[in-house]
Amino acid sequence: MQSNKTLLTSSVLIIVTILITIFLTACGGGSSSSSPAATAAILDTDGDGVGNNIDTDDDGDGVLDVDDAFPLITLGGLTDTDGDGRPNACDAACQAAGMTADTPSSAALQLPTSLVILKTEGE
Ligand SMILES: [Ca+2]
Ligand SMILES: [Ca+2]
Ligand SMILES: [Ca+2]
Repeated sequence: MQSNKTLLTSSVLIIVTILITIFLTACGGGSSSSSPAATAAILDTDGDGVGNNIDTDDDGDGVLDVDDAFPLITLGGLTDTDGDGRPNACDAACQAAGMTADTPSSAALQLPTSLVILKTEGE
């Protein structure tokens, strides 16, 4: 026959085991949480089947997220000469989407290096 102390210890162990199980389940429990679009809750802006959590180009416009001024708004075919995700000119649809055009100053910063060298060598 078990003593009350033994019963209490057993009960505490069972409760701790249940709490650990619940905690591990809530944290993902080591399941493959990195698979593409593993759950419907993961956003896939460009609908290419790769969730934004691991997609390197969320809007699918060819400008990688790390370089894209608007990573969740596609260029939609607009010309982006310097490839920063900010179009050279922003039409009404572009502005309605929340984007802005490249400013002349930021475009000037993107001059090809060769042109800059030619200018300094001529002085
Ligand atoms: Ca995607
Ligand atoms: Ca992009
Ligand atoms: Ca641009």
